Amino acid sequence: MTPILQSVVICLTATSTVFAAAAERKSSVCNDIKRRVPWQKLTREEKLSYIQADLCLMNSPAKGNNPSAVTRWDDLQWPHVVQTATVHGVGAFLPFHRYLLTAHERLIKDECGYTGRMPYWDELRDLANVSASDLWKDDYFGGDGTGPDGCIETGPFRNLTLRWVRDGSVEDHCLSRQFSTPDLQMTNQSNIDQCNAIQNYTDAWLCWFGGPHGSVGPHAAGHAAVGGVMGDATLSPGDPVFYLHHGWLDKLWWEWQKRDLPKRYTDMGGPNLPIAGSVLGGQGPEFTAYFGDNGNVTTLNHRLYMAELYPNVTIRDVMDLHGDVVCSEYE
Ligand SMILES: *[C@@H]1O[C@H](CO)[C@@H](O)[C@H](O)[C@H]1NC(C)=O
Ligand SMILES: *[C@@H]1O[C@H](CO)[C@@H](O)[C@H](O)[C@H]1NC(C)=O
Ligand SMILES: *[C@@H]1O[C@H](CO)[C@@H](O)[C@H](O)[C@H]1NC(C)=O
Ligand SMILES: *[C@@H]1O[C@H](CO)[C@@H](O)[C@H](O)[C@H]1NC(C)=O
Ligand SMILES: *[C@@H]1O[C@H](CO)[C@@H](O)[C@H](O)[C@H]1NC(C)=O
Ligand SMILES: *[C@@H]1O[C@H](CO)[C@@H](O)[C@H](O)[C@H]1NC(C)=O
Ligand SMILES: [Cu+2]
Repeated sequence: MTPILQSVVICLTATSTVFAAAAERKSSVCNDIKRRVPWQKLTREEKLSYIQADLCLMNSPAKGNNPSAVTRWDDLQWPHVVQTATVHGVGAFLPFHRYLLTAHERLIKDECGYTGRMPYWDELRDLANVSASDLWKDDYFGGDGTGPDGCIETGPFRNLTLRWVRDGSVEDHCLSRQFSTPDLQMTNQSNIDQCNAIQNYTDAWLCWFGGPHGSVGPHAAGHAAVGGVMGDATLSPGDPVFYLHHGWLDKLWWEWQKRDLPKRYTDMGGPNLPIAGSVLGGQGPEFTAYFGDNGNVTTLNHRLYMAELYPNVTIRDVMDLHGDVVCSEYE
């Protein structure tokens, strides 16, 4: 066979495989919806193995597309670092973070053998006192920061070395925190009710994100309440508790979606321009076309990019939590 013919045959084979997979996917990919539960509902064994799975990523060598990464944990943090300006303050904020939760879930399950349920932080439980949360026990996420740099000195992550700094270069640093209970109270029931009362995504996303700069409301609450690395818009996924906070936020969005289905499977909007002054720059159509929106409003066609850790998907693919990409439900 000539090389040209060979590649035609390969192409045809590949095409029919794709069609078969697409047809099959409709009925079979998400046939077992995974439960996501509040942290305190995990069994002790699940809690310990969840922590072990994150440690496993922190102790596994990088294989992502940025050569400055040292560990798998650095790889996972990278898509958030490099896209700070394009995944915050925009309509894609919630969908991107929904997919990032799935990326983390796949990594700990596929590469680190985690078989338990995925936890989220039920933040209303801890409104009275952040420090008293079960999360911070010595066997789990460790406690508050101490000393001049606010590094944590307890728990399995006390010796974690983080690498990315804000401009996307590397400089080793510790996992820092600075607990603040008043900040957590920005996620109280009355402001959740306020977000739930909004009737379209174009207006609602900003309610969870919290003001034009993300400074108030449910999203800012968890970040500021933990503080340190978690308080940094770019670097926050360096703290493993990031995934529990964003699980909580994703649950709020999904509960809002469920109030008006099927309409809210397709309700998308919000700006699609990077935050002004971002390192990525660019405010024009040449930039917005990059994500597939072909305009400066976020659409269902918007691509969610995971730095090639996992394939690009579109916002459309993650709108239904029971869909093939996420295939989960919050309890
Ligand atoms: C909050 O919880 C911590 C840890 O349990 C405790 O030391 C502290 O006294 C509590 N603070 C308040 C104001 O109750
Ligand atoms: C920190 O040290 C402990 C004990 O030496 C080890 O089990 C753990 O994996 C280390 N954590 C990280 C993030 O390397
Ligand atoms: C809820 O939080 C907001 C700040 O985001 C605050 O203004 C309001 O008083 C709080 N409400 C209650 C009932 O705590
Ligand atoms: C969203 O709802 C608000 C009222 O809550 C309305 O003013 C606005 O025009 C709506 N936007 C879209 C895109 O439907
Ligand atoms: C994924 O999307 C990004 C952003 O649009 C793009 O730069 C990249 O080339 C895409 N990757 C693949 C494999 O298509
Ligand atoms: C969005 O795009 C439209 C059409 O290209 C343009 O008129 C408008 O000024 C843009 N909005 C912003 C905030 O750049
Ligand atoms: Cu973020």
